[in-house]
Amino acid sequence: MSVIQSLRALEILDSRGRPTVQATCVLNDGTTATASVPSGRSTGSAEALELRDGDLKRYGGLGCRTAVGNVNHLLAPALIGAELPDQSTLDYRLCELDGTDNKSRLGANTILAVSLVFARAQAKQRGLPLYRHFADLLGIEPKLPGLTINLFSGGKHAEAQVAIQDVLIAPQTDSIADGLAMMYAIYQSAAALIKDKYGMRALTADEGGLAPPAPNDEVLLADAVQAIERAGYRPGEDAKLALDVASSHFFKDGRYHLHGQVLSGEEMVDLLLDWSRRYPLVSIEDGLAEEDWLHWSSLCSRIEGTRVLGDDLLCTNPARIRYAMENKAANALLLKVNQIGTLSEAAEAHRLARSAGWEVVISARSGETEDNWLGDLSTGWAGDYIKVGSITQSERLAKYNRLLEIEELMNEE
Ligand code: 2PG
Ligand code: MG
Repeated sequence: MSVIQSLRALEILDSRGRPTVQATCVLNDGTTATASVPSGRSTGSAEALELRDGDLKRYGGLGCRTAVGNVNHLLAPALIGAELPDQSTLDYRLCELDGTDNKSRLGANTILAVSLVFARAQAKQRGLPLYRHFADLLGIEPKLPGLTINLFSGGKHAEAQVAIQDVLIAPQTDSIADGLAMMYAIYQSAAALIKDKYGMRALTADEGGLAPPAPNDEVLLADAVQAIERAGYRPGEDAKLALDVASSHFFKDGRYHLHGQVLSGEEMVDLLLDWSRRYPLVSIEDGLAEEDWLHWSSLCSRIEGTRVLGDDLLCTNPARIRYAMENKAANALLLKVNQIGTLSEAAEAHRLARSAGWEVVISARSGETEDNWLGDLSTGWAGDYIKVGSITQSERLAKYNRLLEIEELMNEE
């Protein structure tokens, strides 16, 4: 049984210099924990609401003082002293206190900060590493995830120099340590390729991915394959690719607008099928726009060997996942806890996805903090892959470094 003795929040800054929420809680046996929440840029419309102050004179309206006030003045008085046997009791109470479908009263950022900090405090109270505690929340065995690491970026994360948002490398190694070492070589090789081919130094995007001035999306895929080869690896065997097309963000008036081309839904499906045949893709995320259900189903029924991964489509939302299952619109879930707002609801999304035999990819956001809980979550919830961005920025490396620690811990067990 846990009882919260004190609960406080603080406005801190994320990796883009934007405010976000950090919470600290003390349990009545003195256990103390702190956790902070990430924030997206290319968000899905069905995401739970991220509460911002809206005061344009401060951080362009993005301040989180209202969210912080909600923790300190609304949630703390309601939760302090209450008996909280487990995570779901707390999360249910948080949803009840908010009382809306999309966390629009208190804010998903407010609520998630409390949900997460409680999990970390309970893990400490139980004397367990956080990944073990997360695994217990689902009643499964922890397993280290595979890596998908951002190599190239476009879309909203890189001023849309090409339409697709991310080309990621999926190292086919047996360990996190070997995967990261391979990624370093491929990243260096890609930076050198950009210099040779475009005469440019390597500019980076929100998540540390390289943002070369490729003339179109397809060239970015070809460049990624070349970077793997130039690093001395075999594309498709040593390293595969993953794509986040994030196509909701270039879908207008029922059509897909990529590098001067305007494609219908069916033409977009054909393009994605063509890419999946010609490149070693483990998954295509958000290949179609978030409400283009018909073409999601068409892609899913025609594609072979490449997972159809839903991010903006599903928003870690159990109702949308159920609908996608009924319509066979996807076969993999991108899980981001701040899209839904509590760990327990994200756990339900995970259970649902697994019940349909889907893959689960545990993902960071473009705005991250130094907090490393995602390393634990991706292991505790046995993600098929983790998606955290590149290997060059400390808010990303906090998670990779945590995975290295967990790998060591698990090897010792
Ligand atoms: C995505 C994420 C992470 P954002 O689209 O998958 O790369 O981006 O956090 O901006 O939504
Ligand atoms: Mg995405």
